Amino acid sequence: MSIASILLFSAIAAAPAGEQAAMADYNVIPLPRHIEVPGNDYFVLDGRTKIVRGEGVSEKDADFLSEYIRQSTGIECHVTGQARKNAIWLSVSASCGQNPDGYTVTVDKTGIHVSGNSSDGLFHGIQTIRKSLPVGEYDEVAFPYAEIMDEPRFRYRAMHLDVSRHFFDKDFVKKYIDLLALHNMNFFHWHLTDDQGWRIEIRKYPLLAEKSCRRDYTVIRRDYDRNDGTPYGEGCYFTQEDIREIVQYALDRHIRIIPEIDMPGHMLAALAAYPQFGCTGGPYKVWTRWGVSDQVLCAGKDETVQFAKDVLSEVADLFPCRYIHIGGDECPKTEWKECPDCQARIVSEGIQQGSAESVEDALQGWFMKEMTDFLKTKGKTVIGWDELLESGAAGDDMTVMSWRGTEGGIAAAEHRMDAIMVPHSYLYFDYYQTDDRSQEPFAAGGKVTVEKVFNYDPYDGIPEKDRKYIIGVQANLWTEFIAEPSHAEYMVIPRIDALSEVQWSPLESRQYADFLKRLRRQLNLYDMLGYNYARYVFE
Ligand code: TNX
Repeated sequence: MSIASILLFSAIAAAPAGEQAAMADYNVIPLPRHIEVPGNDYFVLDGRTKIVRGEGVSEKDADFLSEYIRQSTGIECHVTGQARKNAIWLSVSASCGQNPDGYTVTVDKTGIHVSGNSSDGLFHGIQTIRKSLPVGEYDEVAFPYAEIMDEPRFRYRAMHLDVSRHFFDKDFVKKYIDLLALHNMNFFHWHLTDDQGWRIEIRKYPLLAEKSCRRDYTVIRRDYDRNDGTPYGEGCYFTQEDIREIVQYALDRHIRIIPEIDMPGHMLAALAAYPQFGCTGGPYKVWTRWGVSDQVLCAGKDETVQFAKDVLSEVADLFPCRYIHIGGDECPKTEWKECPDCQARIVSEGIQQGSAESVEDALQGWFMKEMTDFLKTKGKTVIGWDELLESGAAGDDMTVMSWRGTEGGIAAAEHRMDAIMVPHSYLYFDYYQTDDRSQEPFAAGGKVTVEKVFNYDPYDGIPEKDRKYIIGVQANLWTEFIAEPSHAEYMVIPRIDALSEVQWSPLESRQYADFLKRLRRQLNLYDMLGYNYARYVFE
């Protein structure tokens, strides 16, 4: 904005007492692809401004915008069917671009026109308007005349949350989803089960909710000789009704939820309730420490395979998203090597080591394929951690999540499999954020600064021809050492801001110093919405 327009605007700002005015700023996070502010004119939004719901625009989306404006500025803008001027016009039209997540904003003397290439695109446009708003109590907000054209760099943009190691309730999950929506993300990866707690009701196996949610105590940090002596997790799970409510809540915010049921490893909590599905028959206990357990589902018993399918079947019914994550990480083969049932399966299925690391790894490949084929009959696409590639069974109908580094993603793309990048050294938000660990709560290790996240490029090391298989990027929040909502928020914000730029904005336009300026402004929104965040980038 020019000095002249600032001067002009300060004339408004100096209006009579009670007439508070402020300026909108389109330099938001993630940064829109193209913003043009041609002159010094602006449209003034006030309590008489209407929100006009065009054809194909849901009532919900229009109401969201009205609510955002009220939250940030105190100005009440009502939704109507039509207006001639002084309005925000919302519309959906595929005419301006191919990318369903894209949108345009035009601000002129009549008002603000937001048009999405789809309802998702419109919602991202609404978020941009929301983030452009000043935060405070105002009577008027001046929007500089502008042309904004925007679309994301990647079609898959997500964050993950582990609710197994520590439980986060429905209210927090919703607040987390709100945070994703604010950052134009379109998927939420929900890690629902693990060795330390099972957190989803499965009707056919009621003990998973009743028993597998509770552990006797929790190890203190990583000191395996000490524990807190306190049972954890009784009643801490999501009923199917809760799940449906949260799925709808996310959909309203244009976010699809990908549930993860991690198998065949990371299943100790389930085995504690149903020991017959393990190789030894137990007894098993919901795990009270962290790490990788040798006790896993038995791949040899038909009842176990059926159990896994039964669980996935209920999960598939609950979550409309086309993706289901079935884990597949960190599954030691210690028991399988000794288990007569597993060995018999290898023989009966004629399983060969092939390109796998061992014949038991190939057995895991068989197990994952069995689940993938089953889920396909329900119209689902499977996502698995990058260990999938070691089992020799990964087909191009599976999507790989590359977490141990970028190699998994590179190899997957080479094999024409879709890949999602989540390399831990850049995108594990359970890691420390600074050099000075004494200033931070105990964390999983590593060091992932905001700047490191910001500078990550998912195409690094991917040859041009394979880039189309890299569908996107996400960050993970594992919660071994995170028990409280405010702590989870501290680990996520502001690294999520950097992540959203990696997901959305073109590489060429991203500059860290400029990002920090925009971040400072975004903090007003976090303060207003009551999110906790790490402040070190400004200290
Ligand atoms: C590895 S990432 C895991 C998780 C842990 C995390 C801790 C992955 C597929 N497995 O089970 O929580 O490290 O940082």
